[in-house]
Amino acid sequence: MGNSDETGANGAGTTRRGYSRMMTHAIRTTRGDRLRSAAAGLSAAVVAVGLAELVAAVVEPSASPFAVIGSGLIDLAPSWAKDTAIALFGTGDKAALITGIALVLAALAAAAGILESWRSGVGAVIVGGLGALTLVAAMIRPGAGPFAWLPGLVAAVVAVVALRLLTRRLRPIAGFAPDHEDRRRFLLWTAGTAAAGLIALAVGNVARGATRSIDAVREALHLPKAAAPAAAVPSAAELAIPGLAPVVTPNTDFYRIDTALIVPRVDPADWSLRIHGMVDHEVTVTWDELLALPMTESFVTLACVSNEVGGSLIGNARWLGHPVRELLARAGVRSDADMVLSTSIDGFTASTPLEALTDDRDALLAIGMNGEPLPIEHGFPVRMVVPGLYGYVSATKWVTELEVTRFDRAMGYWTPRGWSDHGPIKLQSRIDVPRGGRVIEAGDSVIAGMAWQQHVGIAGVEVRVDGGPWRSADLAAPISADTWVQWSMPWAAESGSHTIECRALSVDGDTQVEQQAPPAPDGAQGWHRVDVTVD
Ligand SMILES: Nc1nc2c(c(=O)[nH]1)N[C@H]1C(S)=C(S)[C@@H](COP(=O)(O)O)O[C@H]1N2
Ligand SMILES: [Mo]
Repeated sequence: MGNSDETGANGAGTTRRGYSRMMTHAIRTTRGDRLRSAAAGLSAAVVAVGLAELVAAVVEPSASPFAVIGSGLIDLAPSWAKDTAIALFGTGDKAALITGIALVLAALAAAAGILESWRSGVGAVIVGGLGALTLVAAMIRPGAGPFAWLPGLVAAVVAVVALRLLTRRLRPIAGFAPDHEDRRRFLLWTAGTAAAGLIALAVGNVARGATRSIDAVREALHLPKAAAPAAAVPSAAELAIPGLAPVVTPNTDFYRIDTALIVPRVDPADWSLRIHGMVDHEVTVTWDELLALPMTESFVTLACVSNEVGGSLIGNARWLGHPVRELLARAGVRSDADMVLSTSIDGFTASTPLEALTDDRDALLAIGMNGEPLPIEHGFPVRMVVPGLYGYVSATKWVTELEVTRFDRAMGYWTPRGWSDHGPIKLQSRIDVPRGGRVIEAGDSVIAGMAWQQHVGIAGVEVRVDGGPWRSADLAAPISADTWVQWSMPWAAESGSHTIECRALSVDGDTQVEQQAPPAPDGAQGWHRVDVTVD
């Protein structure tokens, strides 16, 4: 083994000189040569990414090359791209993005391999450049750690070295008279390099799992009791109709929307919230200080502005937290302020009207969700929950900063991306039963669904079949004006195709509008309509 390596190295040395001479002329390449060059590029990329991900997992999980490139793309993406991604892939949008990045990277790496064997250095510049790009992307991320640059540097160096070494092994076998022994050796090296990269990736994943001590911290936590507990859910709030969303959404089924490719893992011991800006005095609250404050508990239905008519980006939970208004009062808010910009540890921001945080609604700095500490992907250890506003302007997860400011001075994350700076939730309803497109049996049946306009409240729901007269549905007991409400209506289903529509009526006397509007810029609207076939 040692011997044959020696020979190999000598052989490579000789041909390198030969190759330099050839560089002055065009090299004749065969299809096989190009395939092998592409394989060299791919394999160099795999080992570079694998080692960089491994280094990231160990020293700086948030600087994972895939995560920083992905997060950068998410931040740069225009809002139509976000809409399309959510529409196409739903909550699988992140997996789709990672796959997309991997495919583009693979194509670039293969091209770099081919270019490198065409002109020494060209491919190296490309793969090295990609590594450097990752380095920069990692360093400019909000909350970048002190070693954020390291994975990108590892990627760049490993990619350049691997590509040059593999390409050197390619040279003796270029052209029309390949030496089979050299070709076999090249294949072995290429496959071995790629395998090393895959092993590093796998080890990195295991290492990332091992750093999940935040899960342990979270599991060991005991939430304080609420000074103001939520009233029990009235039994008449839950109609328990098969297929109808439960009135309280279990944490594991709760929709998740955020820009975080790697979920921030915040140790409560390191967490603090800084309240600053247009205040009389800055206030900083640590985790222990927050836990010692009186806790309020309330049911609030959270909804995403990206939710389509009839969509499922909405859920209801019992939140435990300290009212934001108390902390703002402690800081002393200046009279000309009208907005609070909340910032997440990962740089996401939301602009919330000051009034929604200081009036009598329970805008919470929440630490608990349905009796548990916040799940990590739902903002552990602390997030905002504000009744009546879409999540993008209120529900900042992993929140670390509240800046008291003005709408004419600052903007939340989604506003420059084409979304409204204010996001009150629109009056909406949806049909859960029967599901659209279903075939159901003729006879006594039921139509049921959900209706909501948080912080206003639902007064009724009307249903019509096949464009007939509107009939009032039975409304379940609402938990509060801040939550969605179930509704149902008996239906004698007759054979044939039917269209069912619903519309909600609010406590304010409004009727849900028929006119369809897309989610951007301030929330979808229109009647939900389902088509069913009765057998
Ligand atoms: N840090 C952070 N918080 C965030 C977001 C985000 O991207 N980053 N997205 C907001 C949006 S758009 C919504 S709809 C809600 C969703 O909260 P959930 O994932 O707990 O359901 O979180 C909000 N808070
Ligand atoms: Mo959202």
